[in-house]
Amino acid sequence: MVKPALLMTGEMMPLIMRGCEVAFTVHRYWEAADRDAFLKEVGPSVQAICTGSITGVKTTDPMMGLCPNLKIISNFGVGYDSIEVPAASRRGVVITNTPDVLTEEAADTALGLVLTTVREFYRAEKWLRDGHWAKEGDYRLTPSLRDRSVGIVGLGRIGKAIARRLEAFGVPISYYGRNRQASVGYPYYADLVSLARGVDTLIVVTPGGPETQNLINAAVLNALGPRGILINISRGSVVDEAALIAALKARTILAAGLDVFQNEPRLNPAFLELDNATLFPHLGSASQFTREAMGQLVVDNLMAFIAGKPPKTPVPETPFKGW
Ligand code: 8YV
Repeated sequence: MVKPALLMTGEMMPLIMRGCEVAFTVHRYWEAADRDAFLKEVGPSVQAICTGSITGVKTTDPMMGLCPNLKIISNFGVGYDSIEVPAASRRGVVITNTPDVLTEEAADTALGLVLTTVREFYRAEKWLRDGHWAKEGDYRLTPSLRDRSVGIVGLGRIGKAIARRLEAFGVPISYYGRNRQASVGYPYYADLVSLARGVDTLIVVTPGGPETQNLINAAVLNALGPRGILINISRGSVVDEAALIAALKARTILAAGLDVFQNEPRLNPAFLELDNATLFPHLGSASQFTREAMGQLVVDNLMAFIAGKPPKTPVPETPFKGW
C-alpha cells in the first residue's frame, strides 16, 4: 500500500521520526538544497505537515498553496505562532498542537525562572564556584518574593498552573487578559499598563503571534517601575526587546528573567552584557518526560488522520469538520 506523504520541516525527536515513518512517506524539507523546487516537486502529494517552532521554519500560506491536498499540520508545542493560522483555516487545514501535557512542566520552569531572577541563585552559585565566598564572604543580600505582588499576562492553562504555585508561595496575584474570567477570583485588569502599575512582578504567558507582537512595550515597562521584574516564558515576539534592553540598562526596571527571545537561538547579544537579566535557553517544556508526552501527541494526531478519526487536539481556529 502506498503511504500518504508527509512534509517534515526539521529534524524531530526519534519518537516522532519513527512514528511518522511507520505511516507516512516522510519528505525532509530541511535537507533540500532548493526548498522551493523541492516543495513544487513533492507538494501535490503532501497530505500532512509535521512542524514546530523548534525547527525554525515558518509554515506559510505559499507553502500550504504548494500542498493543495494538505489536510493536517501537526505542531510540536502548545504555541503554534510559526504557522500562518488564517491561511490554514481558509484552506480547511486542521492544525493540532500539544496542550495540557506540558502545562505543569512549563509552570515549573516559570517558577524556577522567577526564583532564579529574584533571588539571583545562578549568580550566587557562581560566586561560590569562583572562590569569592571563602575570600570575600557571603554573597550580597538579594531582592525577595516575600514583599512582591505578581501580575500574570495571559491566564490560560499555563498561567493558571503558575498562579496555583504562587498561591502556595503566599504571593498576591492579579491578571490581565482579553476578558475577565468568571471562575477566577484574582483581581482582573482590562488594561495592561494599569496591571503593570499595580504590581512589581509581571509574568508573561500569553500566546505569540501578530495579536501580541510587542505587547510588553516601553509604556508597560515604565509602569512596572524601578522595583519591577519582568518574566517572559511565552514568545520573544511579545516583548519589545529594544525597549526592554534600554530599561534594564537604565535600571528603570530592576531585572528580567527570559526563557524566550526573538530570533532564537541567536538572541540579541546585548542581553549577554546585562547583569540584571537571567537568561534560559527556551527550557519551558524541555524535560525528557514532557517532551516524550508532547512527541507522542504529535504522532497520535497524525495517526488519527491515517485512521480517518478526529484529531485529538485541534486548535480552536481550525476545528475538525471531517477529513
Ligand atoms: C516547545 C513551547 O517545546 O510548547 C511551546 O509552545 O514553547 C515549548 O514548550 C517548543 O515549541 C519547542 O521548541
